[in-house]
Amino acid sequence: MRTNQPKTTYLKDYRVPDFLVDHVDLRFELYEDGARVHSTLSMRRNPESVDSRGALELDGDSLKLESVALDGDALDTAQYEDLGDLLVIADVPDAFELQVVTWIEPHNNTRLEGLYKSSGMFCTQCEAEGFRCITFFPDRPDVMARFRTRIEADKSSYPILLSNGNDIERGDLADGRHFVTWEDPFPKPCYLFALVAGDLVEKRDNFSTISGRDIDLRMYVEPRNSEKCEHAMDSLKRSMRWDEEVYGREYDLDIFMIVAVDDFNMGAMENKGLNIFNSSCVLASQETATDLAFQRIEAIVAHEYFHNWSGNRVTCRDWFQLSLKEGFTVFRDSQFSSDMGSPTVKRIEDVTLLRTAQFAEDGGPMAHPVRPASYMEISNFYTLTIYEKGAEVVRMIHTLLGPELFRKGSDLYFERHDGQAVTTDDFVKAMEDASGRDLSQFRLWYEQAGTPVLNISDRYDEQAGTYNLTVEQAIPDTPGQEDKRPQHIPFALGLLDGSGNDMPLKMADGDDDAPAERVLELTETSHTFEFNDVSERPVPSLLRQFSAPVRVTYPWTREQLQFLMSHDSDGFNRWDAGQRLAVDVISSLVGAPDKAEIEPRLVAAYRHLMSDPSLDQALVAKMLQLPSEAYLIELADSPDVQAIHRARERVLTHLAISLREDLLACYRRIDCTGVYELTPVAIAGRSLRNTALAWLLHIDDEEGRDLAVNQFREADNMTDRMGALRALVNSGFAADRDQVLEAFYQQFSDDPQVVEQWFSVQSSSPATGGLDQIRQLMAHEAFDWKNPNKVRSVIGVFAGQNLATFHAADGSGYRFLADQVSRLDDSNPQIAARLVTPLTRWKKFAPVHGDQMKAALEQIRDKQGLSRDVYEVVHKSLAG
Ligand code: B3K
Ligand code: ZN
Repeated sequence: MRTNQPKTTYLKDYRVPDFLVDHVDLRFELYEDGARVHSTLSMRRNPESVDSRGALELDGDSLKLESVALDGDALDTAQYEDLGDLLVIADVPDAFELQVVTWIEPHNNTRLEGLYKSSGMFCTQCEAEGFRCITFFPDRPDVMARFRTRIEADKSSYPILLSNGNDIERGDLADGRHFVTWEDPFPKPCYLFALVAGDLVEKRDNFSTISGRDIDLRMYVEPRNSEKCEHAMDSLKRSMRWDEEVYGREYDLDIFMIVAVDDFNMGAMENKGLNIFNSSCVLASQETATDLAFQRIEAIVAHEYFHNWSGNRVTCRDWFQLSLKEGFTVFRDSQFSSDMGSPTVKRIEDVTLLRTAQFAEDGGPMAHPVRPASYMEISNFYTLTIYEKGAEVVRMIHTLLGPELFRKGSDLYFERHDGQAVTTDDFVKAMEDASGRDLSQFRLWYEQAGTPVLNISDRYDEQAGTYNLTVEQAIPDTPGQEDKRPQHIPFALGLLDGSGNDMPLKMADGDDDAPAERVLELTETSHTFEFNDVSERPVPSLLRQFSAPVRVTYPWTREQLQFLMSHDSDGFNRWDAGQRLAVDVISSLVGAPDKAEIEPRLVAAYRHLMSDPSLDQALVAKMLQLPSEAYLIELADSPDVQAIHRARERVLTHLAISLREDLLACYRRIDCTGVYELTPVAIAGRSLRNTALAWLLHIDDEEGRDLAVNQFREADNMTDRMGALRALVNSGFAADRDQVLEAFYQQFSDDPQVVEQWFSVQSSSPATGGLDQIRQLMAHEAFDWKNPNKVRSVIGVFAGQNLATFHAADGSGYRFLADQVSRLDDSNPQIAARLVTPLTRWKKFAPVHGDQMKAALEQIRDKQGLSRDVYEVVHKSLAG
């Protein structure tokens, strides 16, 4: 039985394992009504363990134990104890072979952890603690073993049988069954184990490594998806080459496999040699996937591939070290995406996610350090803090060391720890040893939660020609952590003169060759930096490239922001200045009378962006996206969501009316008739056109409607089709909206990934995502409670993106979410716990929201038999 008693695990209690596993021999008998798992573990006592005589304890979860044998002798029930979540054998020698047979029911496994069935195929998900749902095992990442896996199944239903490593033997068995045996030569923790059995088509390609080894690349998908593999395969090859060139990392096995499955709790999984992907994160065609999806797929394929070194060859000692592999690998995949496309756009996208969602997490009741000190359910810690802030922390090391020393550090890390399970501290130590830099204060980034705030002020002395910049850092309290120490923060800076050029940043006498940009290092609570020979009052360009994951406050005037928007040599800060201006304008209208004037500078700035084709179009496309409601809410104190929504809508309406002609001209100027390409320029063109359409339809412009309907009909790609559909859905043209929604569904009803987009476009829109409509979507033939993508695309998108409806004043949105969480908790606790997120920050909101959000959390809390996953999120939220 799975226990719901929440127990807290602490980092400080870490002990080395008492037993090690040298080899694992698995035999799976797969049947329609279950699976029998024969496991043979070659084990020995760990010489480093403090307990040299202790009992053997193996983790288990939802297993039916059939037999146990020690060194070939069957044990009777008096010789072991089956506690459900533990198998205890009191008396074992120093080295032995343990044989355990368990029976499991993959077809009834709705949690999608361990071995389960998805669209008729068997597949696995073992990270973090899913392997214990397959067989009894010391399920912790610092136990690394060599695996051999034999899979037996019906040959006609399951012609493809896959596991990690190389296939070493195959053959037929009686009763139409067959088997394949796989052997993985690399010791690995059990969370990287994988198995797939199904009727899948195989797509093959190959890659020649830098040292000339030929790698077989294979993708396995359902036959209906066989035309959607090319992009992932190409992305894989690009990733393999890039990791060789940028990190000197070569692939190690002879085969690399990717499998697509429809039912998956997250995006993908880096199992050794056998990556398993959520179909929506790997399958793509021009007809069915948007530009965003293409880019996401490239990034996720790269991410999982990069884990082969950062995660698999060098793995985590315990789950508190999760960011060791996740933060580093996100950093690596974002460097890769940046190299493949537009670096500025990639940085903008990363920072948008960080500032909108990670900062919110860091300021809420679930805030935790990049290396947490405790958890109840580790699945709840696959968070934006571990992933995105963790990546920012690595990025700061890269900034502090520079690319060469960083590479020396990563080489040393991989060399020193190959085949080991290590800690974030080992990572930092390798960086220190390779560079000679002292990162002791920097380590606080791993220990202290909360987003540092930099309060910045400046003083210009015309007479002396000096400019003083004072930076004060403060780190807010977070649950369980108060009075934090100042952190080591790289702070990139430029100063603009009146013509918008970078001034030389002269900081000491005789500094003749002064650079135009500097990375200052903040280590104290307050620092004042002095710049000399400054001929005029500069406009500061602060935190260029977003050099640290912090909030910056500085009293910019709107004039300065507009100036930075068009002159800053740092593309990221141009975008950021535009965001700050828009935020300032929208925020000043929150709660203001309807007649309040809207800042003319904003219109002027946007007109300039739209009408000057010589500007970097990829950057312009980003600059024209207004800050999201979620971001505006995050920035506000005691936000009133309806008021923010109205203010933002007002600004959008005003912009669209004022810029109507410019929007039409911009739409027509961009030629999208050529061959579909995924270059930054082509992507920017489609994005700009679709923004123009969205704005025109926001004001129900007739000409815009004609353009949208026409674009919808003529589109040869999903980005344009979806752009038109979204614009129409959000417009007041109800008849057109219903028509295109219907036509879209008819055309793509047999493609689950497209149906998910169709759900999302409706559930994210106030026009089609009212509660009754959401309930209708949930009653739709294509909705499936057992499929996480469907749940996310309707319920998750509703609560995360359709904010005005979700935060309805009567609390109906909150109660609705509480009902869905409670329902889902019985079948899939991981997904249920994720869905709670929008309620967790109840304390931040104005009482009109907060009280009812809290009541919804209490409603969930009071449900009988709550899972550990949801228990932890709800209880911490109510306490925090
Ligand atoms: N490592 C997996 C995530 C596993 C989540 C388990 N609850 C995917 C990734 O980050 O690459
Ligand atoms: Zn990862």
